[in-house]
Amino acid sequence: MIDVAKIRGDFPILGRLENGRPLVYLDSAATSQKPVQVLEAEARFYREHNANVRRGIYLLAHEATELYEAARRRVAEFLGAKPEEIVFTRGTTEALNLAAWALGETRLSPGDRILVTEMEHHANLLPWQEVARRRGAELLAIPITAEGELDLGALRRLLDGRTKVVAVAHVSNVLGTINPIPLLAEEAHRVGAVVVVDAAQSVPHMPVRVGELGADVLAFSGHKMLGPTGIGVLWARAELLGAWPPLLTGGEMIREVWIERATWADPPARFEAGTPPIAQAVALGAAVEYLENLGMAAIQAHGRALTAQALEGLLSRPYAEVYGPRDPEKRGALVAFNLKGVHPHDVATLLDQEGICIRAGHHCAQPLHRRLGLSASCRASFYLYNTGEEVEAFLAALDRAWEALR
Ligand code: C6P
Repeated sequence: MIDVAKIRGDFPILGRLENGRPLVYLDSAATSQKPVQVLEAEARFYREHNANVRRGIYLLAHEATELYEAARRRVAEFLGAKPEEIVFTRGTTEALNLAAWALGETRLSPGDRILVTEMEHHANLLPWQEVARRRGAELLAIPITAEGELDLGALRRLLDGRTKVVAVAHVSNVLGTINPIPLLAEEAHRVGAVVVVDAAQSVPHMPVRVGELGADVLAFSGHKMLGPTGIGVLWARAELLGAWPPLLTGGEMIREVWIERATWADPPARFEAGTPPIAQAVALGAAVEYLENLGMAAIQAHGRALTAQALEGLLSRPYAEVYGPRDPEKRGALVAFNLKGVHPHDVATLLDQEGICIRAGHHCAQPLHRRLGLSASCRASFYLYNTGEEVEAFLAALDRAWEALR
């Protein structure tokens, strides 16, 4: 069990009043709020240790480099990975673009197949569209069932010797579905495909150990897990990273440079051209420390309890339509829904007037919404600072919105 009252004291923004009411922030799947420990770690870096990394020979530069690399080691430990397999990127989107590009260069030929799913965020779809176009590969989506889960029978039919990549979300940012990555990886590896996991909605909310997951590549963002914006992680198995060419070239990613050519540094430096997001990496390290102190299993249990409460409340309201699995055990900490016949923007606007922040739109998952026969949906998402009272306030506000908009 986590002590939510104590945790809330660490998040200055939660003290904000909206029209005299306390802020109820139910949009952590878009970006999480930040505790003072993270804000201070970033400020302390700039106040006391700021220098560029990997280039200065003075003490201050060594300190900055050591803090940056310590953050990498902390992230690696958090995932059960090796530090040299952790590449800092700007976020999930950049990590997936890098992975898609590099796999395109090293693994994909005309006629090869890339599998994604119908529930992908655009960040794990468009990079594959581009690489498929560039390499003459075929891009297909594993369909979902009526329950909002992956159709594993269809996956088995689509997986064949031509399949070189299977790219899938660990947790859907709309349906909330937790996809069975170990099972999927086993099937994909049987045909020699590389498994790329978009972990933007899982790493912040549940224990994720790369060894147990069985994936080959994993991407996530710092800003959804209490860290700053502008920092994310690409993890890939050392054998893959070692074979990949860099996407960005420039300073600090080289071994030797001549006018007409260059050789690359080993990973991870090979993929971190230019000045990296140093203070952001250090603050991400502080975010990981904060999460580890609470325990990822306890954080997941809290998110699940709030999700169960929200699901039960929504399912008991005849005016609401809920998307994704009914069983909270099969879900991450979010619920997407609609009030029948009401535009999601109207719902979100009325809730905003009560200080309640939810997201409304297509959540960067247009093919999924099309598959569900929708143009948009509302989404409430929860994190370690949310309370059962907030979920109740949200459900009561929905009743008022329905009365006003029906
Ligand atoms: N989803 C949401 O409100 P970036 O923007 O690079 O940090 O993360 C992209 C991304 C990739 N995959 C999944 C599953 C995601 O949920 C996101 C971000 C936010 O759902 C913003 S659209």
